[in-house]
Amino acid sequence: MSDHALYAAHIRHKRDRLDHLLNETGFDVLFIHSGRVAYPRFDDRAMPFRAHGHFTAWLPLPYAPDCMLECHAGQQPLLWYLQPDDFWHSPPAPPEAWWADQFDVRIVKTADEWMGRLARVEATAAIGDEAHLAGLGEHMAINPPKLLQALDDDRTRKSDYECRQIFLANGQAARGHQAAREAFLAGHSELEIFQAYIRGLNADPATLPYDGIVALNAHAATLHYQHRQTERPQQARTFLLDAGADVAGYASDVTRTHVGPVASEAGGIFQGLVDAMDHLQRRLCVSAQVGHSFVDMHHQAHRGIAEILRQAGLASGSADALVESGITRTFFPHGLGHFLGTQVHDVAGLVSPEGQAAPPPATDPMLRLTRVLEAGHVVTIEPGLYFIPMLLSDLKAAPAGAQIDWALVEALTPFGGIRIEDNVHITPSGPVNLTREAFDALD
Ligand SMILES: [Mn+2]
Repeated sequence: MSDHALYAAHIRHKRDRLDHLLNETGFDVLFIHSGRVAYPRFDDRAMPFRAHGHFTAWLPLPYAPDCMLECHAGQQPLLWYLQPDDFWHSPPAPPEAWWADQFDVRIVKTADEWMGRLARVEATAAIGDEAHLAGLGEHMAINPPKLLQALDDDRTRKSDYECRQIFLANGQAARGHQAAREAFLAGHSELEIFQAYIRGLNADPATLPYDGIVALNAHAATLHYQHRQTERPQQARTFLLDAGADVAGYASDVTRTHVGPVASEAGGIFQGLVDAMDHLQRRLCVSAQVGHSFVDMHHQAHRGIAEILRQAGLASGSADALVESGITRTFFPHGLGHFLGTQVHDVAGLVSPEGQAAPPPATDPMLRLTRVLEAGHVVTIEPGLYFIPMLLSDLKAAPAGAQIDWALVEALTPFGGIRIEDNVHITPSGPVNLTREAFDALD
């Protein structure tokens, strides 16, 4: 199917769902704002703009501020498309037929031109930042919880069009990862590796769906390591890259860990851990089937990590005991994954389809997804194994610390950690690993 047809089918489905939800919630009209450019206090330098996920789920316009989508049940949606007269900034590009054909597009010069539409007498709902939409009439419901929850839930099941964008974003990320790996093996700095990633993407870094994590050596033990050192490391032992790409407002979220070319005994052991984690990660991806609980998969990851710790001689005791005593949580302190879409951590991961809160287990507060997998879900699967000094010193002081080979921990700590992350589309006939497919498709 052509991209044009895929997108048309996506919008047809969204319109059907919205008509149904408007009817159920008693609203006649829904407005969805793209968002507004924000400024920090005391400064006139704008913050990077990215449209609200609810808007991007309808329109491939992640960088178009102050646009408004106006949806009436049973009618073609109206798009108020802001193209201001501005000689400071370049306005958004003119509408392109492949998406604009689905809307009644009205070009406006200022947001005031659609503002008045919000103050209508009918039952009106709007999605956006309260500060941007407030004061426009008491009859208007801003972000009504029931409608918002239902729309969020719909967003968890991706259309073919959406899966296609996420797959293309994986293709871009794979090219970036390949270029970054070459820069790492050539001994480059974190900043130089990041620059190689951007060259591989061939995209402006401002379009990244999240700040890429470029971590050499022990930096890989900081889960969201946010710096990029300009100095080349004396010894490049390990390289963790967590970096994605954006296509039409849809994100990919990909992590790979590589071991450097310098041979050492500890390096060999660490490479063994990377291989074991890769094996575990592939197994977890295969188990991402319709009907499986993501909480169970997270527990399965902990059991797998317990086995890896045992086999490497890092910890002694049964795998179950290593999980129950909390030892695996010292080495794997984050969640197995999350929903992915127009937001990297996409919506509704901690809410049941019926709208009930579904918080993570008390033992795993960082888990961002607790749902049972359904066809159409796109999730990340990202187990990790790290040597985090802060957590290790807690373990050392606890009774369970007696089960750890601390000399081996010390030898491996300079390698930082491991994370391997793919994006997986859940289908009735099994999981489709969008990331591995994208890497396989590279030349
Ligand atoms: Mn992720």
